[in-house]
Amino acid sequence: MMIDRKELEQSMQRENRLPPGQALTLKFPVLHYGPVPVFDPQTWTFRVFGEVEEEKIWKWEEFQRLPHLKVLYDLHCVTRWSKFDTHWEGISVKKLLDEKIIVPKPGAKYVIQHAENGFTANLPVEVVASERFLLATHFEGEPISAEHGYPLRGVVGALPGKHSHLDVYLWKGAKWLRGLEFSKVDRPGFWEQAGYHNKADIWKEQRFG
Ligand SMILES: Nc1nc2c(c(=O)[nH]1)N[C@H]1C(S)=C(S)[C@@H](COP(=O)(O)O)O[C@H]1N2
Ligand SMILES: [Mo]
Repeated sequence: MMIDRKELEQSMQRENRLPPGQALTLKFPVLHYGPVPVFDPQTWTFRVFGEVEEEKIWKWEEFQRLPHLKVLYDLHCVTRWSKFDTHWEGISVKKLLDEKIIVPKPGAKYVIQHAENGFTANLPVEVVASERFLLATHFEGEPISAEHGYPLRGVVGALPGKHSHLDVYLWKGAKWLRGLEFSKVDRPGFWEQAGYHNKADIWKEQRFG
């Protein structure tokens, strides 16, 4: 069976799910700077630090035992492709906050994702604490592939049919994620320092700063 890309794109547009300047893709392009890091489950840790009541460091085994969640996201890349109805599974920061496994200090307004090789991405705490952000281990029922962020990536997606000013472009999810820093002050990440928009609202087309 042939899937008609254009037809699907028009239906997404009618449903108000296609942000301005975007085109639907059926593929899943790979985009990042630098090499794909190698995962070593023996030495891998995930650290939550900064403006939190108690710093956390989980080993891979411990991390995987945190409460899991499945979500459905529309992905919107600043390079103008959108991928709809993608299934992700992983650990929800919202749940970790609800269950007080992570307790931010009152002054925490931003979250910096720290990934392998010094890569960072910054978001307001409202986005990270919402249903549109996931610490993802699985994509479409399988562990995330190496080039898409194995074993863990931050993923920011739009919730189908629910427009929000918190919806941001995909670059704000760090692949090969190793930690979250809660911060009083905002600190532009790798792509934000390279000229991408700090807010990155997909509905306002905030592509470049
Ligand atoms: N660690 C890391 N994460 C990253 C990047 C990167 O360079 N390094 N690039 C970002 C950018 S620019 C995009 S568009 C998305 C692409 O995700 P994908 O390769 O899964 O499509 O990853 C984001 N996460
Ligand atoms: Mo990107």
